[in-house]
Amino acid sequence: MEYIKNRFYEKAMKNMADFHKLRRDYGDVVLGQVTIDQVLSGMKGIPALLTETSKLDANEGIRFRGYSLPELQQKLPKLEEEGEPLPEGLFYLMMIGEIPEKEDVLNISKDWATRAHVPQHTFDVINALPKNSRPMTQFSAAIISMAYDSVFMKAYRAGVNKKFYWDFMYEDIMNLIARLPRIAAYIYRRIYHNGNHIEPNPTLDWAGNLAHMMGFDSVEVKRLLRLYMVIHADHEGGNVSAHATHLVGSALSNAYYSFAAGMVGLAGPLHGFANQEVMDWMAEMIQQLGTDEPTDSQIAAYIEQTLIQGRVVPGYGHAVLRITDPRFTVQQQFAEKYIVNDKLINVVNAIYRVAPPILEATGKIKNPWPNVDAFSGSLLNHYGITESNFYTVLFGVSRSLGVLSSLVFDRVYGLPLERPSSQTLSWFMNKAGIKHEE
Ligand code: HAX
Repeated sequence: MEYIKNRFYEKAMKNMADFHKLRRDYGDVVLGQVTIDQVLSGMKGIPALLTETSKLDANEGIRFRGYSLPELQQKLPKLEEEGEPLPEGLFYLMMIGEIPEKEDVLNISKDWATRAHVPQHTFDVINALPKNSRPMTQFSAAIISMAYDSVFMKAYRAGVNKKFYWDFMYEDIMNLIARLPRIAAYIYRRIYHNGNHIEPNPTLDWAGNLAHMMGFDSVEVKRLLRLYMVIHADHEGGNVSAHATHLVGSALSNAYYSFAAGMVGLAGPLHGFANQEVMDWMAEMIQQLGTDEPTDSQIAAYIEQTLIQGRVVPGYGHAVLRITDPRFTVQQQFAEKYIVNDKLINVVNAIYRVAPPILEATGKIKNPWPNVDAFSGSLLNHYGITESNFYTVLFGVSRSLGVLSSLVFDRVYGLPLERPSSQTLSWFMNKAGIKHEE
């Protein structure tokens, strides 16, 4: 499987030469101005990060190395003609920048299967936590516990030359990605199936094996999880999970520390935990209204009530997007293709009809359209994965593909310690030409 690493190296070295030229000869090129609003609104729109794996356009959505999601559904290798692409192919694309052949993808599946052994102490760490501690707590603790095995950390401490860091980081991220389905499934079976665990099947693909170890061996669930793992994999570099992984990695922290930081960020309700919040919010609505087939006007009243309570409508809005998230649309199309009349999915579609004009009418919500989290839970729920407080773990398994690929690029480019400057309120007031009363 070394040839995939070699291909990556060949491509990445060309980029590295350009990176060094840019830094050396063009470092003083001005990129734009930064306004007070940009800083105070969470650094929105400031071009501050270098990320190769994907790019998010506000009016078009995500593109992975130039390819939109529908294009990827066409072009990336699948196991069966009618199925969804394998996430292994997306990983290859993000790393190497080219659509892989089916053989490349199958080789990645095999490579990950050989690396998937989870050390016993990681299971011990999970088992030491209360069974009812949040799945994301168990997931993050499990990830950190494996730092012990970091080949990058060992190489660093042995004094390896920094130009080889990427190689050790590559080994770490491949090991980590390979182990995540086992860890996620272990947590799932521990919490919801009395610790009745299912051994991995190394002949399966990465997402198919996850479905299998969770206890779902149907074609349908495997197909859904392959789609799920592709659409959640990356969303350029500035989102909380990607940025946190990158930031911690910039201190030369190993992949396990860096990714655990990203996962703790993903666990926040404005980010990946929104997929559970959507389910809770809909369940609350159904309970309050006393019907699982609410009318549009009942839904509208419930949304208004949520806004009056000073809460967010989960699954709606986005820091960058200004359209319906294509990840929402792809899931909606999946439901239209494979699912006949699911009451919860009908509610999701009704909310989509009703919510945008109400959110827009507030005048302050910049994007009234649904994001990926508005749909994902109802699909999982349809196929029997009903435990919504586990959903963010599934998001996290997928997100590893993008943020950990980026970590290898960070080490190829030798990106330095990240250290933006911070200022006091007085400083900003002074810049605005007004006085701050102490
Ligand atoms: N419901 C109610 N109010 C909302 C809202 C929503 N869905 N989306 C934005 N707003 C509010 C903000 O809270 C903010 O209010 P204040 O000025 O009172 O603070 C105002 O509208 C302006 O916010 P914005 O500029 O439109 O949005 P931000 O870039 O600040 O935040 C969020 C983007 C995604 C965090 C936001 O839209 C939100 O909270 N949405 C609901 C939670 C959610 O679905 N999160 C998942 C996002 C996708 C993702 O990362 N998935 O993992």
